[in-house]
Amino acid sequence: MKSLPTALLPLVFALGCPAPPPDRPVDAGELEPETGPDGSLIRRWDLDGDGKANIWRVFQGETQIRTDLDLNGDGKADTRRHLDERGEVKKEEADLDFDSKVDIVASFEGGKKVQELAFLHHRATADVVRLFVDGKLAEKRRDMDGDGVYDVFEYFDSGRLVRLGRDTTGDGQPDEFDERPEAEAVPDEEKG
Ligand SMILES: [Ca+2]
Ligand SMILES: [Ca+2]
Ligand SMILES: [Ca+2]
Repeated sequence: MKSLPTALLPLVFALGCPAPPPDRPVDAGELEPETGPDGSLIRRWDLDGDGKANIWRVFQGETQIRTDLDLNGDGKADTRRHLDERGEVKKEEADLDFDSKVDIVASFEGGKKVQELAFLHHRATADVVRLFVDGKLAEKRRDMDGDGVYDVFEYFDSGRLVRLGRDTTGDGQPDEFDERPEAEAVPDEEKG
């Protein structure tokens, strides 16, 4: 057999190589994968070309369990989306102001949001709890004084506030109700 020209050898070598294993970078922008402290495989992508990852996909075995996203390009994840065994989101944590503290934790069932916790002051209990029915906001509970006991309860129908409850006894259960709450505006410190 005639020997191949030397210039073609790299090509022949490349064609003869087996396909890269799935845990090696294959996509555009994909960085070297890392191994998490629990042995999980972390695949990473750099979308803006600065060498720092913006997307992380965490795998346990063949199953992806989480997607992390860096939204402001500082190389640190700002949202973490936890996936169930079918690949549907079951929990999402978001750092909205990029101070590395989680501000919102949302839970999902069957792909629909069922609960959202807002940690406005980063206390042990959420300052605001939103409950969803069929993916729509149904109830909002607020801890106005930060003692971990909810004081104001708002009930929604098709996005409209229809009932307002207040806990005046400190047991975390509403005992005074306003059925026409439009006139009574509760200051919403989340705005602005
Ligand atoms: Ca970030
Ligand atoms: Ca934050
Ligand atoms: Ca309270």
